[in-house]
Amino acid sequence: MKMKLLILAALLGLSFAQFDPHMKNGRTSMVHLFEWRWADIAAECERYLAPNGFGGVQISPPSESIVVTNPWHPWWQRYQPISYNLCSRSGNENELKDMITRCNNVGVNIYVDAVINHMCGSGGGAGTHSSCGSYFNANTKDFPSVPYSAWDFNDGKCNTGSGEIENYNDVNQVRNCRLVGLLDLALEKDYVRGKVADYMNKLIDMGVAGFRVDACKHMWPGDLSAVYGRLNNLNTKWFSSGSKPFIFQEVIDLGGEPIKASEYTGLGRVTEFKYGAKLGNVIRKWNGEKLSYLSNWGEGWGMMPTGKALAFVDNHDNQRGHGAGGASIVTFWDSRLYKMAVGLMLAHPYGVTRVMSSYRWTRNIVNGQDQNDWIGPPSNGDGSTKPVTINADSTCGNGWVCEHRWRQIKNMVIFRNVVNGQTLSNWWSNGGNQIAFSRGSRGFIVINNDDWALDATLNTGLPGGTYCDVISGQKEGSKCTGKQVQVGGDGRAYFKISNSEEDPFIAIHADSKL
Ligand code: QV4
Ligand code: CA
Repeated sequence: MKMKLLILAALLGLSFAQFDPHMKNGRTSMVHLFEWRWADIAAECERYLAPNGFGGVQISPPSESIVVTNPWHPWWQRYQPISYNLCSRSGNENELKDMITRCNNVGVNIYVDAVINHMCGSGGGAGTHSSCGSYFNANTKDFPSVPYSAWDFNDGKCNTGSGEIENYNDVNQVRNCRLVGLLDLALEKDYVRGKVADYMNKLIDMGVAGFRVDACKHMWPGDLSAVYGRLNNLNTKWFSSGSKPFIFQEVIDLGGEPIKASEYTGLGRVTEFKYGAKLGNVIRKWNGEKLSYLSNWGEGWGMMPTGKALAFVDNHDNQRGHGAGGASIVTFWDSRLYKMAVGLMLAHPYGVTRVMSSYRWTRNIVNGQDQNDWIGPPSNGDGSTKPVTINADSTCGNGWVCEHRWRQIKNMVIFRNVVNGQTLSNWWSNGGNQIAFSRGSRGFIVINNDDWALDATLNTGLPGGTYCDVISGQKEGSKCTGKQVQVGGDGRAYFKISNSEEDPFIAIHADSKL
């Protein structure tokens, strides 16, 4: 009997492993270093991410892409592969390999943005305008560097006149037609599945811990399952034997479409776009939403099970109006609200959390649409991406925003590590926009988003003592650089938070105790 239980446990473990990000040393969050160069990511892993408890990095697509000149080198050219050669605006294969090794060596995992639903746009033309100079011909669907030919695309199966997706209520065209004109790969073909799996396995063997799989709504779950089934286990140089690659699938499901995230949650985690869209409404106090309504945040708000979810406040699409979520999404442009939203996400137990790290661009919003939504990363005249410079105050230069380095966000990444595994307890609210909750007896957060002061004595659930607030400052040596909170032997503490403060929230935890 015992043997049978052991076998069952092993099978269960194996079958759920792709939901596990395999983070090291009690780390719990990843950061999307959008458009960063591999050399800069390697340096950031060693100098900042490992010391501050970040568990991993989502990197931009490393495969060779088209180079678009009109508009000039847009960020989205990297979502138009023309081969699986590992060279892109972020660096070449050696630089990628070096970065993966250096990050793994300090316990920071690498998750690759895998663009496997399509190749470049049908209007991509023919020639060598590609990130490594490989020849391709979008007109004849010829990608000799893979190789893919016209036989490897879906056109025969698409039932729309334009060949593009015209109606998201027709599940067949969403999968078999072109997303914004992108040449749609025939993933039911063994040959195509093999090429995609070879690409992903090469990255796995280099040491990556998993993948953000792009545009999953546009691929049949069965085809994805077949591809995932061909993936190697992770490299045992850095991961325990039998570890399966962590999979989180981009599926935009805000409800209202026939295709649901739940079609994909059996294969791996799924990006929960409802998270940022709804939290944005609550933090902006739109549509009568109130912070106190978050007492059942997570599944209670119609989101997927926490064990299936990749949670985030904004992403590279919806921070510039490209993906789902609309105007409610809060981003670094709304910094005061953004710190509150990200702080809340990191304090709350829901999902595996991803922090966005952006670059600044000159917005030109006309009728609510940013005409400059295409602008690529900070670049030199030749189109090469500028390095990330670090200023004396630990912020980034050269146009990189580095939200992940903002004290309030970095300290809440650490907070999430300290409270990992603890349930949400001691929930309090004023019925309006003032809330507080603990994570077991390890951490406590209190937020004031009302237009008047929060002035209350609350049960923190924490042991008595003096704690440093990690929002207004942090514990350095034996003192607090910001506010201090006195927790009595009964676990209660007095909080007064003015609504006019830059950061109207306080967070304390076991490791910020004097
Ligand atoms: C244009 C026309 C087409 C025409 C085509 C001819 O619109 O009708 O057929 O030219 O070539 C860019 C341009 C787009 C252009 C296309 C080339 O913006 O106008 O089509 O290239 O075909 C990113 C950008 C897109 C960009 C794309 C490819 O957001 O604007 O398109 O990269 O460069 C849905 C999906 C979801 C998707 C989201 C954006 O369900 O999966 O849309 N999100 C992911 C990524 C996103 C990326 C893609 C998918 C595509 O997060 O960044 O799109 O890989 O909701
Ligand atoms: Ca497709």
